[in-house]
Amino acid sequence: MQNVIPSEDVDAGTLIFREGEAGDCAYLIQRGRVEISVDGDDSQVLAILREGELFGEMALIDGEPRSATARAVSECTLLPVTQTLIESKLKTADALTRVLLKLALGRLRRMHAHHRDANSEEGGSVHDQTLQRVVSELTLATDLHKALESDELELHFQPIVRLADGALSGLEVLSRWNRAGAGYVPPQEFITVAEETNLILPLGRQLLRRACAALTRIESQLMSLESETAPLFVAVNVSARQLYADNEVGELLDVIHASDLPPERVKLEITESVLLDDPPKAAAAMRQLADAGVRLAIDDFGTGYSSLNYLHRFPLHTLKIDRSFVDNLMLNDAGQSIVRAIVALAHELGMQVVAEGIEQAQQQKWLSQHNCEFAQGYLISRPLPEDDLIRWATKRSAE
Ligand code: G
Ligand code: G
Ligand code: MN
Repeated sequence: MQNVIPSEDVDAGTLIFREGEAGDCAYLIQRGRVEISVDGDDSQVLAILREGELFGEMALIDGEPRSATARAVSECTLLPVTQTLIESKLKTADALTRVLLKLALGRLRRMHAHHRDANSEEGGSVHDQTLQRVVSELTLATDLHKALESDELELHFQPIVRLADGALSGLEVLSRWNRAGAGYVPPQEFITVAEETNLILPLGRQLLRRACAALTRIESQLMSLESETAPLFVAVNVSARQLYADNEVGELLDVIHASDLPPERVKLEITESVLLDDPPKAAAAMRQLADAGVRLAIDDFGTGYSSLNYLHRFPLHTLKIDRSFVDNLMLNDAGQSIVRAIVALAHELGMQVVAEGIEQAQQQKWLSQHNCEFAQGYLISRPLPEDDLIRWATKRSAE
């Protein structure tokens, strides 16, 4: 069998591939005509393809045997498109797109089968795990939509304290989804789905509104505690979609202005990698927030591709050192050198520093001695529901 083909010319009549074979290549016709046909009792020509058309891609997409035979009708120049290329393109496509592609392809294959054999059975489906994953993502999205209207989304608050004197300075809001019948869904999971479905926009606004209201309530409760009088800030995580969506920054500012908090008491945490997607656009969005008085923090600092080149262009108030650096702090000298350098860099650029993920007293002491202003972590407190947070603060002020 002459299962050609180089990227060169083939003569008229050349068999390029035959129905039923395994496929390893698709082809773009640069010159000439190619006939696509199916065998069987009544062999049929499905199509005559010409310059600029692509064929042989189906087997590469779904890994099934060739669904038809391809033959050069005239002298042709063919450009091979390799399986590796197609696979790498598919890998970066999102799951739903891949499923849609495979479903459509499955239907096309069954149509071909009907051409060949009118009695052919229905069969073939997207039987891999991708479909299951997409279905579970879609139901997650539907449920999340409902959760927005009910009270399934809970806010937890993790204290951020000033290292100099241990005073409670702010609270980071972390959302928890108590999904009906399914227990807690981790934020990494539902935030991703919310981003993919754009639910992150209404969700983000709701969380911000509730976070501002909660801070006002919490403060009025803490007012009675002598040692906790300074105004607190509330830190809310914001995702890329929120920052980049048209008019969304305006929406977020409306939420803040409608709350009882001055904008200076609201801090939006933005993950480092988000800023590098589109630095000029991120900078414009951040400028709009900063001009309104809102504080901005760069979150998980050191985990993305830190472009130090861009850092000074963003109106950042706070740098949050990722907890992986805090983890390594007591392990070796290098760990300490890196944190010292990050703190110096932040201060040089006029930012305050929050160290995240503090779990040991030793780490806290070291950070305090090395000019880090704020600390957050399990050593101080886990993220807590509102009631527990009030209890935590009350107990602490009594000590
Ligand atoms: O607390 P936990 O480990 O479950 O949180 C995981 C991550 O989810 C956090 O790092 C945080 O960035 C993200 N996250 C939690 N709550 C929110 C939220 O309300 N909005 C956004 N965009 N991200 C959140
Ligand atoms: O990405 P972001 O910095 O917003 O993530 C905060 C996350 O870190 C939350 O999921 C929170 O539960 C978690 N976290 C907070 N303090 C600690 C800590 O001391 N140790 C660990 N392992 N995780 C922490
Ligand atoms: Mn954060």
